[in-house]
Amino acid sequence: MEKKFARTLVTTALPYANGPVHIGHLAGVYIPADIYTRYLRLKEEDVIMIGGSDEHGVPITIKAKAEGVTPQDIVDRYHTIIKDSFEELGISFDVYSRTTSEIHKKTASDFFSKLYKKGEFIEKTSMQYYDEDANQFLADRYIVGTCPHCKNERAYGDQCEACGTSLNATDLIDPRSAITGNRPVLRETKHWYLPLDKWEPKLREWILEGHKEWKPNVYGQCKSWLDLGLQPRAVSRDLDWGVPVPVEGAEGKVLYVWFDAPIGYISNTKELLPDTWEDYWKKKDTRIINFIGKDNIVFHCIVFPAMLMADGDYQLPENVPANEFLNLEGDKISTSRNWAVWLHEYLKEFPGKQDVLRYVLTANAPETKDNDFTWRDFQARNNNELVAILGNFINRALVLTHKYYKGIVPALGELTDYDNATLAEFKDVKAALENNIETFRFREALKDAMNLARIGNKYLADTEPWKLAKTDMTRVDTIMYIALQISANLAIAFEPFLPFTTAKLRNILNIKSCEWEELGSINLLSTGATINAPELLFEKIEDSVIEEQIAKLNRTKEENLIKNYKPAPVADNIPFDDFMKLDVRVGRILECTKVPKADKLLQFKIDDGMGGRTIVSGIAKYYAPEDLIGKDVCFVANFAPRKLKGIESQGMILSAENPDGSLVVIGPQGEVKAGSQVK
Ligand code: B3M
Ligand code: ZN
Repeated sequence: MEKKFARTLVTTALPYANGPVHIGHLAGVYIPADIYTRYLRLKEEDVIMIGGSDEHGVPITIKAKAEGVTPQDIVDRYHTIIKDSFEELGISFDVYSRTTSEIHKKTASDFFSKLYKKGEFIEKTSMQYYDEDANQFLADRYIVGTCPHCKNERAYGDQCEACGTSLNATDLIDPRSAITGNRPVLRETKHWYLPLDKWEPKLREWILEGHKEWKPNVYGQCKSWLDLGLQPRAVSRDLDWGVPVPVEGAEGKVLYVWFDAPIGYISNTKELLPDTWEDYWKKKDTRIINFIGKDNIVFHCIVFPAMLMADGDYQLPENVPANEFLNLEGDKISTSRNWAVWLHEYLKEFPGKQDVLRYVLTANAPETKDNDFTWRDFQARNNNELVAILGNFINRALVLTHKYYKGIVPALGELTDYDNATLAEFKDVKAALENNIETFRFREALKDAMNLARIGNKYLADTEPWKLAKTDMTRVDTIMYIALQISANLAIAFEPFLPFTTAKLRNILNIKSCEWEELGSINLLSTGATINAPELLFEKIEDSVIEEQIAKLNRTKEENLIKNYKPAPVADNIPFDDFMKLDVRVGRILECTKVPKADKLLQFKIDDGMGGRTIVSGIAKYYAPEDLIGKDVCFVANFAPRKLKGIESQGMILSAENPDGSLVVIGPQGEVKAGSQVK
């Protein structure tokens, strides 16, 4: 980094307090921000990390309505869950507050007022949907109707989730109010708009010329927004939940959530540092870094900076290292579909394993493209990397030190060429780590730290002190001295990533301080110092634990299928004569066997009252042959015979299909003779 900064302000996107946080949030925003901040703290830089819950906006009011509670109840509930779970994961916020705090409401309100007085807004009236029974304007999310593109009947006023198209409420066919179900009417309403077009030249210069070093995904998105041309954006809404618009005659209107939420970064800094907060926002030698997910880029790189420019007193962010998305087992993470690994549940189900999650989500962070979290990968990274490399090396070093020296650090003797080569390799790690962390490449940085453990492992494996112990204890002294210094270095290198593990390790090694600048030193532990009894830093995760998590996700999948089940549309009408062409009969299953080399097929011998027939049917996944023998089923008797796996099938057994695609065989409800016609 060429520029020098006196202080750093790290902000993390404020999660909506309408649900708990999940691994996607963690991998995208909070873990990278925490690594970065912990690293700067280790370097003894002046840094603060700001977080908080985003407690306004329409989704929160919708959730409150659905549950019959107040929006405040909703945000109180989730703010607590989110705050506690972040803390337990070791996300080291200096402040984690909320946008319903008094200080925030005042800060946001004052921010608006200043811009209002400066004449930075445009007032415009427009036509918006109004629910005459509920006596209120309807936010886009409160209007449902038919998507003009894909005809999905449950599209929202801002987006159709079936085809992904973004919509205007007036595009919807047959719009209905989500509150009363009535057809809303269009009414005139006044709002305040921030003229983004006015700031376009400055934004262009600042980003496109001034910040070519930003991550390509961030820079590219900004460029395409700017190239499309910016329009004025409404910063107020007709809603009764939020910060009231501080203008006379604006009753019933609040600041748009995306106007007030980023101001939350400022309010939370004020809450933390009532006297010096301005240093972090207004001084030129401050570095502001906004950690966000990719869906928030436009707000942090275009809208919020335009607000700050309109104010005139604030610094703009130095970087906005947005990440891509993390998927879960191949599917997009979704709060509404409950397709997520929730942090508060993980913490309960994997007690003491905070660092395992931190490790896996960093190793697999969606820094340059969307990535996938799978429970198998979680297990493999724990067992093959944390246990087998990092844990194994440290454990060996500690156990051998206790075995040969009763826990006392031995003396460093003469270095061999091999020792020197190892030490040279190990000295490179610091610069590599720094370069990667400072350019927001945390996956690579984690690999650098892991590489140090690999160097240690290889060193012990190659030098084999356990063999030399019988013949050359002086040589063993040197080897163990070096192995212990590498262990102590690991306690520094991993501190930003695995703070629980490094705290434990420092405890075992009896190291009090932990300073980044000491990384690379081979004098972290002095000869004669005592180390405590070894303790395992990581443990293997068994298959059964992983299988349980996968089963949990499968249950969610099934629940979703049932919840979202919609019967297929009824086929076109047919005349009676067509129906009469179908000859459906009742038959009794006499024999049933699996068809060899066909995992879907069962072969039946059916008593059809006419001498019997063979039918092959694709239901082997849903029935064991013995379950069906003796049952009466309905089958199409005049289905043209066809060969399946070389067997002639003389009819088709009828089944009903469940939402998950499973089949249930259909049969008569009472006694009927084999061969009876179904009419
Ligand atoms: N709450 C959106 C989100 O959680 C929004 C971020 C606000 S950051 C100022 O993705
Ligand atoms: Zn659609």
